[in-house]
Amino acid sequence: MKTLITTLNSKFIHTSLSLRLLYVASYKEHDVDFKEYTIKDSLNHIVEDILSQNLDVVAFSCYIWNVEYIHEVCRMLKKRNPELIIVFGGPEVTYEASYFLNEYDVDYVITGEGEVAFPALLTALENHSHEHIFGVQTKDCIKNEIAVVDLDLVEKLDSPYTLPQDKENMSKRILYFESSRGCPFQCQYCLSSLEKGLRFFSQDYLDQQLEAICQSDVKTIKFLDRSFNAKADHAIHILDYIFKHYKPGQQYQFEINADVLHQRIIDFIRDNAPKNLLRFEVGIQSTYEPTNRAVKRIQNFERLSDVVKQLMNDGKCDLHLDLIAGLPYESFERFAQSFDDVFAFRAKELQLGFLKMLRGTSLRRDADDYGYTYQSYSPYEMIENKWLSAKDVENIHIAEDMLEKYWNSGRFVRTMNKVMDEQSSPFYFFYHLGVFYKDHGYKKMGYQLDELFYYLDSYLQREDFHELLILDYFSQFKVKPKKWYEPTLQQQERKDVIRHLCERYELDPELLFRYAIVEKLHRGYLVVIYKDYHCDMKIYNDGEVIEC
Ligand code: B12
Ligand code: SF4
Repeated sequence: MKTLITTLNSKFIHTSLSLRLLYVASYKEHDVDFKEYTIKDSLNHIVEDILSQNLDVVAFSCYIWNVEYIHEVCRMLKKRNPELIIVFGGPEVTYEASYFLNEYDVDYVITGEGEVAFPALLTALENHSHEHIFGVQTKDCIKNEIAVVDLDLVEKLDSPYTLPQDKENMSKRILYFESSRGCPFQCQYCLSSLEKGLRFFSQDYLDQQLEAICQSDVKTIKFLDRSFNAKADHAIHILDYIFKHYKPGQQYQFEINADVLHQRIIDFIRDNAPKNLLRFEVGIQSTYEPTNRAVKRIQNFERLSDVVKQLMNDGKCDLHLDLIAGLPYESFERFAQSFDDVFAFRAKELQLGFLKMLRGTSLRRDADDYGYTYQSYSPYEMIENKWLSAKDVENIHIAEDMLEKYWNSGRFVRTMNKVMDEQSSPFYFFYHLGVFYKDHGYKKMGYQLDELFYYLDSYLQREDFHELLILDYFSQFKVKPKKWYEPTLQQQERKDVIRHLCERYELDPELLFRYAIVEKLHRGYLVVIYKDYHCDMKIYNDGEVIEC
């Protein structure tokens, strides 16, 4: 039976490991192929493309970001070809299979891990067998079963990481890699809390897979382990392998639970990690104890702070910290406090997510007790609860938008670090900036970069910040950009200044006249030379040359 395993990724750069695993689990015995679309693709195009392949079976990998699109695609597919057999699998459909079987145009839902159940279903379909397969659900037979696959079996399959189909594009995409499955923690809003047990791939298997990845052109490798540091020896083995074999230019990303990060791992990283190779995502979610207790997230913030500081200390690793707005017991004021506690680390990125009431989670089940209302469609984002009104949520969104634009974008590093030194509450800074944006009707989307600088400048209205903004702005470009501010020198003045600088600092007049932007700042003369797709920025002041 001609079968396609497919999904809609969130963006082109993302890849789906599940498709690749299902493919290597079934392609030797069955006529299967896999193909990825994105949620940005036209649904008509996806439907036409699927139909043009003359398939008997199409299997979708369903996640929170794509399930609404898959709903529509299946409706259109079944209308055009009622004979087409549709199979669903993935975390979104695993815990409420009956909902999807009743509401969607789907024939089979496979709940849990698919490497065994999926090829078994294809065999059954080919043989017209109706024998029950563990984890396979139909409208007439819904069982409370979640398939768990023995990882030894996955290790025996061909590698999902080095498929010939991926050779062409993987250098531009993220390679997702798993070294374990399951999570030892039980956060009540998270699907991983429902998985039983924590299982690890063997070191031999991991070394073999990593060897191929280290030799490949892939630039970004993201480990999918829910808690990479759950077992210190396992984590150190992997890090050691990567440190010894990585290809320059690669970055390896991990999700860690910082408060239980073993000191041995921290020391190992400090002593051995090359710079810029590692990026850690640290879920902090909230610093409010009653909130953490309510969602069963046991977290020692003191130890967590110590670990985050140690990891950031030598600037070797990029840190990405996560917070969730909308958890139980956390009011607007208390959320602002969590934000400020976490912002204080000044990590490169602070991601502020809004609670999603995921199908299957305890929090969704207990939603009424906490007074939650949430979107009835994915991503099921919370609208309000007993502690946070819909207006409060909207206001946190306002702050989040500014955080994304002015901190996480990394475009305002000089300015924002200085600005933040003076804030008693970073959260309220972002919030008030957002309110100012709104009052002035500034663009939230479809803006040019120079407009972002102009907007912040008009909010800050301070000369020292204005000058830092100019530096931040110029450092974003490799060719001369247009200016968003009033130039500090008139044409004739610019010429005089260049002549003076060339004389005093023995600079090349031709270079400056042709390629430089020159401004008079409080700290001296700023000279930014854009040549050969490169930006060189210096301040000249009283015989002193300052690199910036
Ligand atoms: C990568 C990732 C993303 C990427 C997207 C990647 C992409 N392809 O486009 C990004 C970063 C964009 C993302 C975003 C979000 N994510 Co996310 N993400 C993941 C992550 C880390 C990996 C998914 C993965 O590939 N796993 C590896 C595969 C092998 O495992 P698997 O998916 O479980 O697949 C197995 C089975 O489910 C089954 N299976 C899967 N598909 C199929 C298909 C068939 C036909 C069959 C038979 C079986 C089958 O077999 C597979 C092999 O055993 C998971 C957590 C995790 N570690 O799994 C969260 C996870 C999927 N994300 C989650 C969430 C909540 C989000 C966000 C809402 C978070 C937020 N910001 O609030 C957003 C959504 C954004 C949006 N637009 O709405 C939840 C999923 C909830 C859900 N119901 O889908 C997860 C599970 C995290 C969690 N523990 O709660 N995410
Ligand atoms: S939030 Fe992280 S630590 Fe908590 S259960 Fe989910 S994956 Fe595990």
